[in-house]
Amino acid sequence: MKTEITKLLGIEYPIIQGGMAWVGTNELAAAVSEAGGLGIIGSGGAPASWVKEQIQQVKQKTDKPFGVNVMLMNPEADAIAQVIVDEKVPVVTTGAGNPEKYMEMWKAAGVKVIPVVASVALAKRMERTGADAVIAEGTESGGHIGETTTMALVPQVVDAVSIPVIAAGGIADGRGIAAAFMLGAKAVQMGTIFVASEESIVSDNYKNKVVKAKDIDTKVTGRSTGHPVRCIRNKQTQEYLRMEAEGATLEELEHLTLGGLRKAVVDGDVVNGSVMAGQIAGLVKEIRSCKDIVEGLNAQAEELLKGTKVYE
Ligand code: TUI
Repeated sequence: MKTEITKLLGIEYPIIQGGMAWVGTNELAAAVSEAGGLGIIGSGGAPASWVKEQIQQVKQKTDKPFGVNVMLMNPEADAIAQVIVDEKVPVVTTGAGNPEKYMEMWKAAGVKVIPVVASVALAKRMERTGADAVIAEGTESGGHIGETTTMALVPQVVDAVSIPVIAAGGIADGRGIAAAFMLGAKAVQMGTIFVASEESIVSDNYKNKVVKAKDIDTKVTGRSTGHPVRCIRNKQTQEYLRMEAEGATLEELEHLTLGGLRKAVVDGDVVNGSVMAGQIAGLVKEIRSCKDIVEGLNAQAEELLKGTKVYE
């Protein structure tokens, strides 16, 4: 399925891996890019030196295009923005903020800039500042989320901007990709299904939580603090939601989740850690290679969309 996005990014399939903190390492990013999608290094809260190393490792593993995600709340975001320029990274995606201040330097360096947005207002603003595309991410997603669903957000963003729109949130099979295309998206970004891939370095405990999750097994913590985060429910989310309901302070709540994602991804502590995943975790039933995921989902979507005019 060739679309404006496959052409813009020089990739084979309209499938982008979410830029997940701790999960989007060089191993996963290189595997997704090698499979013909766009692999993304998730810089999360990592230092710029780590990001630089990961970029160099991806370059050793694949000649295909890849990207880096900048989590804009990272105190090292400025330095990471510069590493992206220095290393001539082909694509950058951003999350959890407004990347306007980096736009000029990235555009001047020829980096394709694709901000994640959770609203029409930010999508329009990103188009005005020179974004090449936007990722419209619905509240079904894992991790830090906005409020609007993918089904409602994507067509509204598509109507509001003339740059291509990538849909994210609640997609993990060919039906979801086909649906996103019908809403006007030109590609999809998926996270949860790649967490549970063979090449993902997350702990087996984490992968098992995703594979075993049912439809109603994710919870959103932090709605009251202004930092809503979706995770698979466990002792930590239960405790958090209880404390949040009882009016705990921001400090108390932050203490509970500090370093939680690392705990779950690296240490395999899926009881006290943050097992970030999207609502579609219930659909992910097995651990597959990135090649199998990218090719399989693309073929399924293509079959469903035959006879439509949503791709060339
Ligand atoms: O960024 C994400 N997802 C993330 S980041 C992350 S790291 C983290 N870890 C623990 C606690 C909090 C974060 C885990 N998951 N997705 C992209 C995304 N961006 N979703 C929503 C947004 C967003 C929300 C508001 C982007 C911009 C925005 O407003 C910016 C503005 O200034 O208007």
